Amino acid sequence: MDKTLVEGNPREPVPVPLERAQELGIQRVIDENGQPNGDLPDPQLPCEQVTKLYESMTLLRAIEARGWKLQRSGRIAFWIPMRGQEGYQVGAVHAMHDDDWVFRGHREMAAWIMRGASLEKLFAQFFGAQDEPLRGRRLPCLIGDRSINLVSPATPVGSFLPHAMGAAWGLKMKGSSRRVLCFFGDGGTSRGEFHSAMNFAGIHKPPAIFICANNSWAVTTPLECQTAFANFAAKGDAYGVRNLRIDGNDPLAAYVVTRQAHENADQWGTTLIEAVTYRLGFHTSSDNPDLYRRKAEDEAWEKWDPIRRLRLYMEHRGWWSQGQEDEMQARYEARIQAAVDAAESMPVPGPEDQFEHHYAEPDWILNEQRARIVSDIAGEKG
Ligand SMILES: Cc1ncc(C[n+]2csc(CCOP(=O)(O)OP(=O)(O)O)c2C)c(N)n1
Repeated sequence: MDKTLVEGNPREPVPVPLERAQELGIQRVIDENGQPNGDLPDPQLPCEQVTKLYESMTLLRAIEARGWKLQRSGRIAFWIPMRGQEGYQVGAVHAMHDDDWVFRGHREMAAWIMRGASLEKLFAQFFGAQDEPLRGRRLPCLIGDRSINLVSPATPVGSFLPHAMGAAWGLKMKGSSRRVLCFFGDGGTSRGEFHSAMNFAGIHKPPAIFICANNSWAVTTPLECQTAFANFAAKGDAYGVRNLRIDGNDPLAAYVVTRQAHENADQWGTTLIEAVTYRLGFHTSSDNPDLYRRKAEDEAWEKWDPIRRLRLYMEHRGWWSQGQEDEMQARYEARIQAAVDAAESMPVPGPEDQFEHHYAEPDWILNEQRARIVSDIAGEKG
């Protein structure tokens, strides 16, 4: 067999675009050392709100660390990493109102934890438990829950962008002041649905904030194979949609621009925000990035880690200490352990459960299929 197929052909590392933020029109509040000397104003959030952003990011990372271990040890089926991409998501969710709708891509779990949903239910979803909101029917991580206005992501890339735009249009038609936040990846911009959604946005001006997480890769596809243009935000120009680029690893930048878009949505309509970030981990637990990129590329992004940067911002203000860090980490460890214990002991749906909840009254095809599976299983057991 061709050796390169087995060992991969990782490309040479590409320089971190955040190093040239100003030249590339990437706006930020804080630099890599947590100093507020970017071109966006420091929102001057009070200590408890910045602490919420910081704690939310670290909780996401702790969930990720445990989820990864659970997958690697065979206790859950799949994992979708979000490490390195916590910044833009917590900033943007914090800028929204709790009753706004959030449509999420597969790496954005921030709304779940920031809107106070339970960790037990979250881990129950990872284990595919029967009583979690989606009854074990979605891949682990693809969680949503109507009770917190968080829509579960659709797996086909970009497919949910017109849904999000339609939801925003519906809110506008009803005269509601609520807005829609929608996260998606750079890969989504190559889908027709992105262009349909943007075209609709330019014409009808729904109150939506679309955040394209440009994390440099779409599985093995690098940026230069995703677009021939210099950036993703400017695609909004073709449709008359307001757009801008931010440092996606700066939660304060995400907060500032999302808030502005939220407050002015009646006048501006939709805003398209490109959040420049990087996927530090695998694409999913089924991937191996060593086959297409070198470790040096990940390492160059470490100093831009959103958690590290916000912690420095807080330390400069005397808002965070090692003691608080240790206490928080221990608290999260205990919460996550309790959630894992609870979730793992919950029943998982049986094979016949897949026939439930399709129609109010199951049709004869479903009934036949269910009867067949039940009798096959009984036969196997007998
Ligand atoms: C229509 C479609 N084609 C292919 C896939 C397989 N697939 C899953 S995720 C993914 C890449 C998505 O890249 P991007 O939108 O940039 O998000 P990221 O994974 O980088 O966060 C692909 C190609 C899919 N889910 N849907």
